[in-house]
Amino acid sequence: MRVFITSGRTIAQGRELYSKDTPAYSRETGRCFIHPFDLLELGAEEGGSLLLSTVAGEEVFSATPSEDLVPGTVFIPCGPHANAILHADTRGTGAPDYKWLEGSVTQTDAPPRSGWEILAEQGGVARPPVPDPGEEEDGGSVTIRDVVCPLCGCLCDDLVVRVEGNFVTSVDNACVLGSEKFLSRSRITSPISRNGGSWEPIGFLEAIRYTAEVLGNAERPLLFGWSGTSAEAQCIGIHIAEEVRGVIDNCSSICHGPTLMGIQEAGHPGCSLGVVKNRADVVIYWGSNPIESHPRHLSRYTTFVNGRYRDNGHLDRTLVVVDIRKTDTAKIADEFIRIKPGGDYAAFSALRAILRGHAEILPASVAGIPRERLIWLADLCRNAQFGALFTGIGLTQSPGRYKNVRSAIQFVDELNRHTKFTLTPMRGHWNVNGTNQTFSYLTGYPYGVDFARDTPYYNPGETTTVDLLSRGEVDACLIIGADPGAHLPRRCNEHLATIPTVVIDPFVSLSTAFADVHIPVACVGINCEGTGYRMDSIPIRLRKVLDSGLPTDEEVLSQILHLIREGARSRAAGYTRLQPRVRGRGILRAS
Ligand SMILES: Nc1nc2c(c(=O)[nH]1)N[C@H]1C(S)=C(S)[C@@H](COP(=O)(O)OP(=O)(O)OC[C@H]3O[C@@H](n4cnc5c(=O)[nH]c(N)nc54)[C@H](O)[C@@H]3O)O[C@H]1N2
Ligand SMILES: Nc1nc2c(c(=O)[nH]1)N[C@H]1C(S)=C(S)[C@@H](COP(=O)(O)OP(=O)(O)OC[C@H]3O[C@@H](n4cnc5c(=O)[nH]c(N)nc54)[C@H](O)[C@@H]3O)O[C@H]1N2
Ligand SMILES: [Mo]
Repeated sequence: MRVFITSGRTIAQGRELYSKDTPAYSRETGRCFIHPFDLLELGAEEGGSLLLSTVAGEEVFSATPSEDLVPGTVFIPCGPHANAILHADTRGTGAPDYKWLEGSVTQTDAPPRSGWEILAEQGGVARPPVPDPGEEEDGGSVTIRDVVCPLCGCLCDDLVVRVEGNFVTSVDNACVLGSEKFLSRSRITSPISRNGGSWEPIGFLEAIRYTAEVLGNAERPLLFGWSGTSAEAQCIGIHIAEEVRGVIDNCSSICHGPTLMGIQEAGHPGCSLGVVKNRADVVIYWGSNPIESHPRHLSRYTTFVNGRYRDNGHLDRTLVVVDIRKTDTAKIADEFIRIKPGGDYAAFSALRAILRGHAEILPASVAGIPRERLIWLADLCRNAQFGALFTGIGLTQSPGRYKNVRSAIQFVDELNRHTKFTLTPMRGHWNVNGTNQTFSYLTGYPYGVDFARDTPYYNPGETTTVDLLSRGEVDACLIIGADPGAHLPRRCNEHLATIPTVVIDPFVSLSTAFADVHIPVACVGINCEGTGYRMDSIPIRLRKVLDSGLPTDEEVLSQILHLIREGARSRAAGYTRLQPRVRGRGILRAS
């Protein structure tokens, strides 16, 4: 049976983000939501195995019936299973077709594989041994208030964290995604290096020296990630990239990068989340499912919260959701508008035509939405006292990409001739917005910055991670604050497996499978302080709740930068000879 395949967030997938090495994570990313009619036609049952095939490959998933989808469409939680069948064409934008894949589905007897099994096929190695975290020590207990959550772009700053001995034992006020990050024990306590198919512990100095040599000796190094670390660490990373004339890119290139391209073309009618809370009477989530991706967004900033001019919370506001699926957010909305996949550009254009008084030129339905429904939506927005449009990656990872966002901005622009209306992208990671801030103020560009010419150069589709890796252009990679092993199309990981790769991460990630060296660090917002930028660009200082005894990202990166600069100075003075470039596995020992 031919199907349209789309992928995205679920609560269960998000809950396991900090335990990706567990069966629970693989179980969730190996699920395929499918309409019961389609299941009936396939002769399959709930929990049965389905083989999804695309141009990029095939993978087995377990069937989960869902009436939220239209027949003919399947939904997969994002992770290694989805990315095993995804191609790496970004259509010149940096973001692959995470939301738009055609393929076929059949019944099979084979069970779904685990994430690590999939990565092994892509050239990854076995899961490293994770030390037993042990029991809580008798170190007494302490309760810390006003803690900031280092999970998503909401940066909630009202958490209450209880620490007993050497562990966080409870987190109040956080959503389940945030709590699980504080509670995760999937940590490595010393740097490890890959030795053939197994791992051995090494010292921090050796690991840092290896990283400096790999980056310093590479011709086209890539430094990718940065959304999971502090603005301070990001700045040091940019200096490293400049020093080694490499490419530095952050998660937005695969995420809201197209949003930024839309903003570059059309501007950004934004505001702080506080303004939305105090004023908005119309709230729209378009291509975004906050109940599963930003679980406290509605209760802290938009719908279910009282504001200065909105005394009655949700009774004073109209909530609209536009999505291809009847998501959990759509189920609690006042109005749900189902749109055809990839129909957003046309829908925004139709709304703009209506606002300009040209409703009569529209066909009876646009992108699957009846004309009368579009007229209703345009009127709702025009008559709002204050409207807030929140855009998700349903717009940036589907056909149209940045043109969808540009069209959304032009719609908001049009509305501002009648009332006050704003647009805010639902930024994913707690500090992905920070990457765009630091990259922009230090280099002039928000992501995908190439220093090969000694001066910053930016061209999405050329200097962006998926494109660089899938073309096999990169000859060394530093991964920090991102997990390509779990989240990039298979072709990118297949290339990562062939080049020297270093991962800097407090947790065991699936990228560890492709690392020559994994350097564990203190986790920002849990084990050390750092600055993050909320989705509305408000900078917030994250707190430390518990010492890990590990160096911070800032410390590790500073030492790497120092060694690279020292090496460059010595070379310039002709003191030492360069280490030969090593492509194979195994650590380069410093002379
Ligand atoms: N649980 C959990 N939460 C997370 C994360 C996580 O991994 N897990 N990751 C974080 C990150 S990195 C990000 S960027 C955010 C993303 O947060 P969201 O933007 O909410 O992400 P998704 O669920 O991937 O996609 C949003 C919606 O787009 C819809 N969609 C698909 N195609 C189309 C289309 O053509 N048009 C329209 N209008 N909609 C479409 C999907 O049905 C989906 O409901 O979440 C953050 N929060
Ligand atoms: N199929 C499919 N694939 C997708 C998507 C999709 O919708 N469908 N969405 C895409 C999107 S929008 C995105 S943004 C990416 C997800 O982007 P990723 O960046 O891969 O997401 P995470 O798995 O959250 O990775 C964050 C990493 O940072 C680490 N980390 C946490 N705290 C710290 C810290 O203090 N210091 C350091 N150094 N590291 C830290 C975590 O352990 C984790 O390994 O996935 C993309 N992939
Ligand atoms: Mo993202």
